Amino acid sequence: MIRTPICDLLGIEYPIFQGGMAWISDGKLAAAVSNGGGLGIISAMNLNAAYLKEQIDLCRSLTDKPFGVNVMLMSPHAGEVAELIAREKVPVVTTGAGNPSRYMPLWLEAGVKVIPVVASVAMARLVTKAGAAAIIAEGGESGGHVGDLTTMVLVPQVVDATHLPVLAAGGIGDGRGIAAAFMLGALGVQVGTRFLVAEECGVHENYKKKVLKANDIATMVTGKRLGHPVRQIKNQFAREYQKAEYSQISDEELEKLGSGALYRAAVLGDEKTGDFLAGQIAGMVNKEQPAAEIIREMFEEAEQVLKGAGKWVK
Ligand code: TUI
Repeated sequence: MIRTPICDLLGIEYPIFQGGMAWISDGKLAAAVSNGGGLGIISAMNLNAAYLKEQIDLCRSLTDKPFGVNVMLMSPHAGEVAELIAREKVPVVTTGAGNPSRYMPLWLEAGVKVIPVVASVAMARLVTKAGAAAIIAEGGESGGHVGDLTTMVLVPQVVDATHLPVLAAGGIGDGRGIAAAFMLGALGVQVGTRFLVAEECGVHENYKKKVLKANDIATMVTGKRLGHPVRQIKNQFAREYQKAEYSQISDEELEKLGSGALYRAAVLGDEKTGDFLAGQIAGMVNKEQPAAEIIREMFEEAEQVLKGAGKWVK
């Protein structure tokens, strides 16, 4: 059995979070992960508090286990969503794509545990001071909005910069990844791409197929010109967007080109004009399974790998 302080901190069985994936991580998927012993996370994405309230209610109707909400800090609705999280006393909030400091007093006051996703040591230091309960260090292997550093170099540097427990994210898709994260000093992991193909995940079938078919070099990063690089599976949309980035078109036009593309992938399953965000680990994700089975399988494998870790030490 693998148990770490993350389990005791949050009252969960396995130290694994399911990433808050916009248009994908809803109340049903979060409940399935929480029922499987991990921490399921609902994405508040770019929608308003009314949408989030619906998903929180759905999640609570399906599980009595702890769960979390992910706030995308660039969302125009981040303020109202932050207030709802405090009112609902959601057990855990994770934040992405920015600095969560302005909302932290509100959440801490309400007893919400705040676990920011960071892509740099500077942000890890800042959120440690601001009262975070733990930190997710996410490397650029992940899907969606990515930083520059890889998981391999980011995690140990964040571990050295904070006294808080650290979870590793980005490029973790099986038990070997969990074991490696522990070797870097992490006490837990966050996984997105593998849960995207969970049976309980309601994303469009075409999205799941794309992840299941992806190989090691199937993803690419676009969006650097506008300052928010995003990793996705290569397709017509991604290539055309990349071409546009290097063309003369204005930033406004470029912004327009990207808008709605994730919705077209996740909800409509449009293989040409949709933006299929996924991590580099997609090449290793080869079967659809119940969320609970994914968690069990990953930790059984991690246990075997960790038990054998001393084999070469004489
Ligand atoms: O946030 C994510 N993944 C995401 S957000 C998203 S939606 C989106 N759509 C279009 C453009 C951009 C985003 C899809 N996937 N992961 C967590 C994460 N946070 N990765 C990197 C960061 C991060 C980046 C900068 C965290 C803090 C940060 O600080 C910036 C600052 O203020 O210094």
